[in-house]
Amino acid sequence: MEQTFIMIKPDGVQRGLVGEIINRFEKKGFYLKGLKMVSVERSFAEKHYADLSAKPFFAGLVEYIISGPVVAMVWAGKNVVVTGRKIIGATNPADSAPGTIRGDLAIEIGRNVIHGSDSIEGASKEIALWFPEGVAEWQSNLHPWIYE
Ligand code: YYY
Ligand code: MG
Repeated sequence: MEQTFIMIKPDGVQRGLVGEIINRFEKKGFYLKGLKMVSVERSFAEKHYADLSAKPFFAGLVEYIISGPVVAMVWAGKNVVVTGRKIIGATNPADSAPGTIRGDLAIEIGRNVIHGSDSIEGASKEIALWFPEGVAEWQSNLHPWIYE
């Protein structure tokens, strides 16, 4: 089943949004496969955002990600990469629709609460980076009630 990497950023942790965010993915019907709270080193944050290293906001972005613990997760389900991005909303919370995580819970692009992989290829790279130990193998007994 398709998997994606989701991370609750330090502002989401500090603001007590962890449960709210997990709830949205769980209630949708996605399966939680990996979960840990970690504080990452600068070099790790730079690796995670390596594709953005030339951007003017890169240094601030790295400072933000290392400013406190994050909650790293792997979620699984049909189309979870694309649907996960829809649940999260647009990069800038000012453009995120109400009903999305960023649309409901954030104001500023540099404090947008959550990260989600933007492609299946990106997801597998990010899952390998954040969960080199692997993720849980389990099947929900609710599967036939969620999938036809
Ligand atoms: O995937 P997503 O998080 O929606 O956006 P990216 O384009 O990958 O940028 C990663 C991260 O960088 C974004 O969540 C906030 C920050 N950022 C920024 O601070 N200013 C920008 N103009 C663009 C992105
Ligand atoms: Mg991105």
